[in-house]
Parts: sequence; C-alpha cells; structure tokens
Amino acid sequence: MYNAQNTEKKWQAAWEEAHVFQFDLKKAPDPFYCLVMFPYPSGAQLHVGHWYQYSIPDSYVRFLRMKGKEVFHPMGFDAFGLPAENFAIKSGIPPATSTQENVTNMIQQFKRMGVTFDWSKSLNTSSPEYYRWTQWLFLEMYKHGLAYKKEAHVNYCSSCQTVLANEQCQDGHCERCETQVIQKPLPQWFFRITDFAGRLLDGLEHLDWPEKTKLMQRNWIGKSEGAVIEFNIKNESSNITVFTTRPDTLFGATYIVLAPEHPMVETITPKGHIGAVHAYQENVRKKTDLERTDLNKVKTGVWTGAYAINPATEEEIPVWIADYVLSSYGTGAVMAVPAHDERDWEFAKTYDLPVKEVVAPPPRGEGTGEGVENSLAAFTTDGTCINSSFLNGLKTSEAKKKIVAWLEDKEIGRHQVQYRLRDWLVSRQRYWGAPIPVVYDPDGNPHPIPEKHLPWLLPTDVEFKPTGESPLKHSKEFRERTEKIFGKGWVPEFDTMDTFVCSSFYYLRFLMEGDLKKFIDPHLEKKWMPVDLYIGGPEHACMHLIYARFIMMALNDFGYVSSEEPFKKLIHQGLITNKGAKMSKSRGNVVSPDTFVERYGSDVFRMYLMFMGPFTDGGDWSDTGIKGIERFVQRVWRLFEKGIKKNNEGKDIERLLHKTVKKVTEDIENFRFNTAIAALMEFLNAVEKRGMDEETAKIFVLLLSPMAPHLAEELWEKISLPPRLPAVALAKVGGHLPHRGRIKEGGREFIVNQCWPTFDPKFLLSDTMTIVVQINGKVRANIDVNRESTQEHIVQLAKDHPHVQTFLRGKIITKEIVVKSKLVNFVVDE
Ligand code: ANZ
Repeated sequence: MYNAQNTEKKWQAAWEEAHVFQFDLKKAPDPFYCLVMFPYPSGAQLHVGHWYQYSIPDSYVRFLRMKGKEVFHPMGFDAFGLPAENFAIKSGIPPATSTQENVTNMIQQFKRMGVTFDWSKSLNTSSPEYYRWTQWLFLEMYKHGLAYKKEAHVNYCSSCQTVLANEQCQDGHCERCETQVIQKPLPQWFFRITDFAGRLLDGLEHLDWPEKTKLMQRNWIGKSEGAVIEFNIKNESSNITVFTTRPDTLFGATYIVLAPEHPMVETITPKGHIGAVHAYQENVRKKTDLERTDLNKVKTGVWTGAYAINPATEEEIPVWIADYVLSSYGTGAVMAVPAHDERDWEFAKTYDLPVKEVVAPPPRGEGTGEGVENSLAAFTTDGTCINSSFLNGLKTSEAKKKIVAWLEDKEIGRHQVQYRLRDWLVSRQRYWGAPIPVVYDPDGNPHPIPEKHLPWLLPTDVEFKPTGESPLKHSKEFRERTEKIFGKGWVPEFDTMDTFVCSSFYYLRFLMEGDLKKFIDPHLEKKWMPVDLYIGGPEHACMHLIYARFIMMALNDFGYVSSEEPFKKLIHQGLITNKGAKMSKSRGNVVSPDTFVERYGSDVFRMYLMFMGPFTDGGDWSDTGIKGIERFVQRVWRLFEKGIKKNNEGKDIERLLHKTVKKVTEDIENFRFNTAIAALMEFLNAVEKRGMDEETAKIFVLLLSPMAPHLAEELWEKISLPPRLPAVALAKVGGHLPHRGRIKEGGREFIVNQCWPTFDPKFLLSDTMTIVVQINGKVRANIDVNRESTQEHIVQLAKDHPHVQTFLRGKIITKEIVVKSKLVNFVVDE
C-alpha cells in the first residue's frame, strides 16, 4: 500500500534541503518566466480554487524544467487591502501581525502542495522593502506628470462618517448601518492612464491572450469616434461644448442636456430656476453612475431656464440638466437628438420636448414610412440625411465628414476620438496600504517626498475603529515625523494607495530578489521580461490586467524596461463548482482540500483536480471521483512493488509507450492534463499484467512525474537505487539523457532534474505498409505487407497477387524495379 503522507513529507524535505528549485537568475541559459497571479494572504486554509490555480501550473512548470527550460516560477503575497483592515476592526489585531501570520501559514500549506516555488525569491507587498517601490513608482509617475490631484466622488456614509469601498455598498446602502450612501466630492490622487488609451488598445493586437479578455479590455477602454461642437448660450458670451458620435444629426438637436455637476450649470441658470436645479442636484448625489445610466429607468431632469443656439439651424434650444448625462464622460454635455437617440427620445417624450427627424432609413420599396415623430422609437442606425440643409441626401458616413469640415471651417467644432476609460483613482481613505509619498506645506501645496526618505513608513499608532476620517490622521508619530523632516506646519498625505498599484509591477520586483537599491536591473529585465506565461482568473480581465499593462508602458517610456507589455501569453483557469454551483461560504458548499489531502495525499488531490477537465474549463467536484485517482496511484505502486522485469514482452508495448510519450507531451503543452492522465491509465492497463522492463518503467515514471511529483520521486528512487541504470538505457527512446548535473545527492538524482523523454515517430507507424504493384509502369494492384518484410518476400507477394498473375501469364519479366516501402514495377516484353 502506498503511503502518501510519509512519502510526500520525505520528498518535500529532500527538495528543500537540496535547494532543488533555487537557481541563479543571471545564469539561466534558456529562460522561461511562468507567473501565476499571487494570492491575498487570507487567514483561512488554501481552498480548492487555490489548489486548482497553483498546483496545475506547477505541473506545467515541472514539465518545462524537464524539457530543459530554466523556469522562473515565483510566488508572493498581495498583502495590503481591506480584509486585513476589517479583521483588525473586529479583532483589534494589527493588520501587520495578522498578515504576517497568514503568510507564514500559507507558505506551509503551499509546501504541502509540493510546489516548485523558490521561497527565497518571494515578496510581500505590505513589507516596507516592497512598498518603498510602490512609493517610488508614485514619485516617478508624479515626476512625469502622470500623477495628479483632483476632486472626485467617493461613496460616503454620513452615519458612520466614513468613505466606503464599492464592495461595502450594498444596493446603495452602507453594509454596516444600512444608511443610504451618498456621493461626496473629495480631492484625490489619479494616475493619467487615459494618456495611454490608444496604446493600450493597439497593443492588444499582438498579445497571445484569450480573445474574450481582449474584447473586454477593448470595451473597457471604449473608443468612440465623433466630434466636439460648441453651442453658444443665448444672451451670454460663454458656450457649451458637447461630444457626439453623430455630428450628422446636428440639425435635429432640439435641446441640450448637461450633467447635473457640470460647472456651467451655476452660471447659466437664471435666478428663478436655481431652487429647482439645486434640489435636483442634491437628489442625484445619492446615485451611482451605474444607476444613472441604467437604460430601463425613467429619465428625469429639470430645465435650467437657459437657452443655447443650435449652430446649424440657429434656433434657440432649451438647456436641461439630467442624470443620464455623466460628468465623467466626454464633455459632460450632450446635444439631444430625440429622433435618433433612445435616451433623448425617452426624455423628450417625458418632458414633451420637440422631436425633429433628420435621418431617413434606407428606402424600402414603395411608399414612405411613418414619420419618426409619430413612431414609437428613435431611429438610431445609419441612413440618409433629411431636413438638414446642405447635408440632405448624404449617407450618414459622408454627412459626418461634411459637417465636421463645416464645423472646423467655422471654428466651432472638430473631429474627436473619445475613450470611455477614466483616469485611475489611486487614493484610498484606508489604513492598510502604502502611504502616498506626498507632504503638504503650511499653505496646503503638495510636495513629493524625496526618494531618500523612502520607505515612507506606514505608522502603527492608529485607531482601526472607524472614526469618520482616514485612519492615518490619528497617528501622532506620522504628523511628528513629517514636521521633524519638513518643518513646522507641514502635514503628510493621509491617504494610502489602491492595492492595484502594488500588483501593477510585482512581476518586475520578483526578478530583484528584494534588492533595496535598484528598482530593476536592466540585464535581468531583458533576459526575463515579458512574462512568457501569465496565469490567473478571468475576473482580472480589466482592472489588474490593464493597470499592469499601463505601468509597464509608463516604465518603458521612463526608460526602466525594454518592452511595453508585461505578459506575452495569458491563460485563465476555469472554475471548480460543487454540483454545478459556485463554491461560496454563504452557500455552505465549499470543499476543503485538507481532509482529502490528509486522506489521499497531495498528488492524488492534484491529479483529481487535473482529471476534471482541461485547465481552462474547470470542472465539477465530486467526493467519489477522487477515489478513481487513488486507485490508479495504488495500482501503479503495486506494479512497481512487483518488481521490474528484464525484458518487455512484445513490440506492442514499445509502440504504446512511444504513443503515450507523444500524447502526454502534447496534452501537457496544451494544459490538457486530464487526457494526459487518461493516457497513462491506458498504458497502465496494458502493462499491468505483464509487468515492465527497466526502460519502460523509467519512462512511465518520468511521464507521471509532473502530475504526481512525490509518488514519481519515490518510484524513481526505487528503480534507480542500486544498481543504477546506465543513462543510455533511456536514450533508446530518443531522450537525451538525463542530468542537469547540478543537483546530486549521494550519487542519485532527483527525478525533477531529469530530462523529459522523447518519442521516435517510427514507432507510431502501423505494422503494415501498402506497396503499389505496376507492370510496365501501369498500376495493377496494391498489396499490404509487413513493414519488416524483406525485399525478396515483397517481390514474391507481388508476383503471387491473382490480378498481377493474369497480366504476367505467358510473359517474361526482364527487370524488377523496387522502390523501398513504395512500389514494385515488373518490366515485361510485350
Ligand atoms: C448626439 C447624438 C445623436 C448621439 C444620435 C447619439 C445618437 P458613445 O458611443 O458611448 O461614445 N453622450 C455624450 N457624452 C455623454 C455623457 N457624458 N453622458 C451620457 N451620454 C453622453 O456615445 C456617445 C454618445 O452618447 C454621444 O453622441 C452623446 O449622444 C452621448 F442620433 O450626441 B450623441
């Protein structure tokens, strides 16, 4: 009986002692950077999702190592963030303490998984050694004009007097006290990601990423082509600029809508309307952008009392405010064309505003359709201009060009590309994050903290219980430190940075192994970046994966890195469900790996996860399914217990072995571990009764080793010790053998350092081959012969073929031409 518990412990200790997974980043001749998104150090045990996400890529890494690659596969902890802070609020335990405990605990659990991480190259984003670089990055962004401060809205609970993260607002209410959350303006720090919108979009073309993810990024960046147009305000010298994707509909713009927060609202609203306008603005403060833009909701708004002039028709049109127009998009102002825009249509119907049709659908046979004024919806697609003076008769695309030229000529508008992407708000009114390295002089002007003061330490004398303000405001030490360094009356920035800043460059810092002097070594960066394979959940399609690309591009511009893109190839792991449902604490259907690992061992658990389906598809958990893998492992063990034979019985095993090497190799290359395991099971079925010779046994164990590393190491020891087999035994199947030659232990080599076996295609061919038989160059028959038949035998078989005989009858063969493995041609006298 195979004892997984003892064996796994034994090899984990042996690998660690021999530093099997450590190597010199500077020396690797054939580097491959395989990175799996690092976890948040949670207090709970590693769950099935962790096991799935980390153990399967680990098998892939083991496979690549055996193929001769020097694989860098580091692991660290994304340790800042809300959960540790919330835990501190509840328990009073400082986040630094609980995080450190969790990290230590998780490393132990990872070790039990038997993964190849080199822990000497780990990192923790909440350590001062790491966050000094998060702060350094902020300073670089600031220096290059990519970090700036402006007022932005935050979710605010007036009862708890605190800023809330999005996930703390449930249906617009505070998760703690259920008070309605309002949007409160606060000055905050931003990174200017919008400057990179075009590059972020174009760069996607060249990435080997899932198409769906690229599409999500494209939508998130949201490129719109259109125009900006200026509308004069009646009786005022000012004007309103709108952004539109349909400048061709300008003649149909019958009113203007401003976002309620638009700065011009105050200046254009006549006294008599101020009351209604303010009441409306106050109401809107309770709504999030998502609620405001919900297409199904009833449109609301109020008239400001002001008029603008439509530059095309020169008519006076009313200026309204309405919450369906967002201040954060375009110019925060729209020209409303109710005949051709759904939202404007609904709004116009609600408030009885004029609708003017300016685009006609392409003609559909005889008769003219009903006018849009009387129809039930806006006509929003392309067509032909009507009621539009000099645009009449033009198709939408032509009309757009003509009107933009007209606007440019009159200097009241121009072509404009607009992105939906917003600048990245990096300020958090939270404790557990990297302090933003900025101080304010007594006049309130911000100054970046000189680099020599980094790391700008996160103070520890803070109050975790919510007090209504940024927790850092309560640190005496923080204020005193600032005054001591910068002078009386100077105060530090009290906000910390979004944790997505920490994870936007961690792939670079892994290469530096904690170096405190240099952000990145250009040689190492050139050698290892971009990451060859990045693995993580599809939920990161937008934020993290866009931020990391943005920061890499910025660092490239600053001259620190040689490429623009951090992740060459990306794959997402699938989801493990339980009876079809997502596992979650609230459903109470979370599978804990521990009981299974204790009972069957980590190899069996890992292989069972693999066996569920292709890695990118995930699978459905079943308690009983794991037993099938356990049986397979015990059968393999018994087979090796029986001992190894001198010779294999028969060519069929040899052929199956080569076929299996091919199948397992290709399956692992494509992350289809499920079918790789199935192929090994099939092989086991074939050899179980007959037994294996040494060579076959070795190859079988090599194939098994990425997936069941501990078991394979144990079996390898069984068949390699003593007497050791000469390496040449394996060379027969084409494998260059073995030995990395680096790690030896008492003359024996770990299987993790062996080479991956190769197959010989000749064994994949069938036993027989088809020979064409010709007489004087004309095909007369096809014969199937054994591949190993002699030439004479093949000629004899050809002569014996009944159809050939009828042609040969009474003729004299003057020549026999034989093309090896292909044809026999008899030349005869006619
Ligand atoms: C006039 C018009 C006529 C429009 C028409 C559409 C159809 P995308 O594609 O998303 O970029 N818009 C502009 N700024 C807005 C804001 N801050 N909040 C809400 N809506 C805004 O959409 C651009 C269109 O959305 C713009 O083109 C504008 O309405 C509206 F037949 O202008 B359009």
